[in-house]
Amino acid sequence: MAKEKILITAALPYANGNIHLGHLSGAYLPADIFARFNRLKGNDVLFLCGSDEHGVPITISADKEKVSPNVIIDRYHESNGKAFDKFGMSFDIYSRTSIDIHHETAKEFFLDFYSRGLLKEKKSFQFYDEKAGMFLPDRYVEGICPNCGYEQARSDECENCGALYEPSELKNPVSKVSGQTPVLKETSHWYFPLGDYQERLEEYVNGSNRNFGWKENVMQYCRGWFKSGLQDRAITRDIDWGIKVPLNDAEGKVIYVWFEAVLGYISAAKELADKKKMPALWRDYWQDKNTRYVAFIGKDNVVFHCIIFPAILMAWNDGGKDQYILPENVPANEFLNFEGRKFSKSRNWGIDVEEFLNIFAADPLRYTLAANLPETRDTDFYWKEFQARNNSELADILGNFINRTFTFVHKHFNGEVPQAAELLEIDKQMLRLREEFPAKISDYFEKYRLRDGVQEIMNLARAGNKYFNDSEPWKTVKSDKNRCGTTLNICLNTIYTLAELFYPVIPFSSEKIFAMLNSEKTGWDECGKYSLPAGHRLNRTEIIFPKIEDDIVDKQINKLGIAEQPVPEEEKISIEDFNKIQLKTAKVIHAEKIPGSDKLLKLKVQIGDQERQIVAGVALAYKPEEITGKTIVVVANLKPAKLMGQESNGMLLAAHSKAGLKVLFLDDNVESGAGIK
Ligand code: B3M
Ligand code: ZN
Repeated sequence: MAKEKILITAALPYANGNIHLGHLSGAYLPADIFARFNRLKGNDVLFLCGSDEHGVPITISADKEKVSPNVIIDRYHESNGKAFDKFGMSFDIYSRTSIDIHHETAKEFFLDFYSRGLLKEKKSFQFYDEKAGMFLPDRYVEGICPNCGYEQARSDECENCGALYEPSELKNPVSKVSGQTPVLKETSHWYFPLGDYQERLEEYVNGSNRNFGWKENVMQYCRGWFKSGLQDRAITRDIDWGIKVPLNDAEGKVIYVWFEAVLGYISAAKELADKKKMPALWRDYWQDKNTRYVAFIGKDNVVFHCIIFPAILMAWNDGGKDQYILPENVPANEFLNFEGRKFSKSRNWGIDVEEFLNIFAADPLRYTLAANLPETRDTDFYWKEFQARNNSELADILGNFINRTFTFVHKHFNGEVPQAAELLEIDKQMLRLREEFPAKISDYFEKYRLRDGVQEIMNLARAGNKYFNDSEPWKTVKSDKNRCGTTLNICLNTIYTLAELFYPVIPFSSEKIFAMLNSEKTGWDECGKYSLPAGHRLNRTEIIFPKIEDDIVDKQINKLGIAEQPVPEEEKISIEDFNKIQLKTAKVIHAEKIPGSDKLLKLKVQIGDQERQIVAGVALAYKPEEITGKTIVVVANLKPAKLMGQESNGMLLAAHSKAGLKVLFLDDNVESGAGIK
């Protein structure tokens, strides 16, 4: 088969925090498996990643710590780079968007569009903090959602109900910088005419895929965007951290982080080319229409990679200069949750990659995540599953097959590959299977069904164990040494194939297996056919997959949800603050489900001689009859809000325990309306 040129990118993580297992499952591990697989296929792979170092996420982290954004990006660029390394990510370069090369690339695109008259300058009103003297990006303003009453809504979007609105509609806006009420002030920005590309983008998304079509989840997101109609998008922002807008009248404005971050993939290739002293090398990939470009991302980045980035590249290409290729596929994954919940740093729910790899080897993690990738739906990481995948699959199936085979050969055949003699049907079957596997797994991997592919590879190890058992070499070693030698020869060669097939998934262990076999990779297409010659010397056996004991994972499970860090100074409140909250006992006199919501219960409660309605998100944990008649604790002086169209007048207290949500119930002999201090 003709060799192909493949450009692979993995989303550039923000350099404002440590990557966690969810990130690995979403984009990085699939990208790495795909890159390693294609290299084994003999394809010419360029695999790029790097840190995303601009934008509001970075400045928020810097403000919190009261340091400059540079401190933040340097810290996390380094720690994430190291974590990726330990995890076995085989990037050709781990670049960063703060480098000059990238600033130049972004400005080049911006100026090209500007000079061709593509960008529209428009005025709009944005929140401005007069005390801090700055415009406030979305995430710096909080207020009450005009739609649902949620109190921590952003300036133009509510996280609670999903409503989009104009900043002027937000109620009681507060600046997170100074705590003051911001004013609306006119500003002007440059807009990219995304709407003008809608037709071509639809055509591209629906038909560009020359391989196997885009994943259904990705197509659905795109269709949703097309349906609501693409709009002009502002590609500049009023903040002072980022790539300065390269125009004279643009003081204090930077290029919007998402516009430039996607161009970071191009800059990364340029940086690598410079490092290799082959300055034009990047063009061989980005500007050769024979290159296949695959962009790995998580689902929250779909619109930027499937719609905005392609539109930017189309716009550039329309200018008639050197032409860029567009992604052939964007196999975005859904999310990985952790033990049934979202990862949360503040609730200490989850684990950083670095921390994980200080305790466990990378391969058991890679295998566990790979066998459970959120390719079609969200999946979960469970500690017990991790232990089981290691102990019952890697150790008991693959490890056991390798171990018993090697031990046997060292003991009875002097550590050399035995001669295969006459083949019986059982041997031929095993050999056929071994030969069929590489093409079968290729097929999965090329369709981005990595999870199925990985699970299938383990089936070859299962078949190997069965073949070993059925062939009973412990008997034939006494009765028919040729027969026994044939069995072991085939087992060793099956292990050889397994080492290669598993290499994209568990590279560190595969290398160990190759070392034990005293052999090298043969290339994917050969690995089911090539055989070790009889008489070939093997190296010493080692245990490749040690078992993981209960106490080690139990320790991790017990740590979950227990905040280790002391409460930061700025989160502490005074006794006066606390006294503002009126906690009262209340008796639930009626409870019912709210049609259309599986989470909410509508409660009628008695607080002293007052009756009130409270809407509480406890329906997944309690049936109405389990809460009726109970005495609970409520915040009595909360401002009323509407949830699912129902007025809620107060809030009940509940613990978010590991066993799920637990409402605080009091003894029935406590009367309602009592104050709590
Ligand atoms: N940094 C978002 C994220 O980390 C963003 C991806 C950029 S890819 C060009 O999820
Ligand atoms: Zn809302």
